[in-house]
Amino acid sequence: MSRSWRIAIVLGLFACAVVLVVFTAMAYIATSPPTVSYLDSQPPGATVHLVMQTDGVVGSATGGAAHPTWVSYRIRTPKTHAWTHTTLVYLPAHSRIDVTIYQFDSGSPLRNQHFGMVTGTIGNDAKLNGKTFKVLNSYDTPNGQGVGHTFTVPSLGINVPLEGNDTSKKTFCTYGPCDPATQLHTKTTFAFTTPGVGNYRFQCFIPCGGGRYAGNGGAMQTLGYMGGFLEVRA
Ligand SMILES: [Cu+2]
Repeated sequence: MSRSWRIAIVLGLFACAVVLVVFTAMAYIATSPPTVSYLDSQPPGATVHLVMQTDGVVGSATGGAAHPTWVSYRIRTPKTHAWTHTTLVYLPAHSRIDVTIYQFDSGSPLRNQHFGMVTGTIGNDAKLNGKTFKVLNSYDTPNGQGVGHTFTVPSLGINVPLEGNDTSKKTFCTYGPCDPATQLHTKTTFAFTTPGVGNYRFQCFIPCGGGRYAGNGGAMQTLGYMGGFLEVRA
């Protein structure tokens, strides 16, 4: 084989490798959900107001969910107030974060009562529809509907249970994004302080991945649905 042939083959293989890398990177970027930024949603040092919702059926109107029938979180984009379909959010480091979660899904008794406890928040408590609580007894919640989802950040010790809703009610939301102004929900508020720069995994700890083994597959394992990251930045 002549020298020029060998050079041509090496260059050809190199070009194939480059194309493969580019396509893989593009496929990854295309499937990764967007990150909603709360970094400049308020003056530096001011309290951040992070707003999220949990839907029994995520729908596809905003963000074009790949699995529109799955259960999911959505994060409200500051300023536009669009309910973005994602679980990735930028938060400023060492800041107080006031969180509001509108929970639209149904609920049930917990398999593990540990997740009925509020931990890791400022005061180790939360408010359910304006009323302070430290524990939700999932067999005896204020609505009698059990717990729908949790907001849990294991590395920060944060756990907040979110009460369920009565599916027989006319205003029960069956397709996201759901509207807190007109549709049945429970409203849970709490506050925590972000640590230093890093990515902190958050996850719902109710096995709510319907139709999957033990409810732990599907939405429970897919970024953008029942788990994501608090991406804390300077
Ligand atoms: Cu869940």
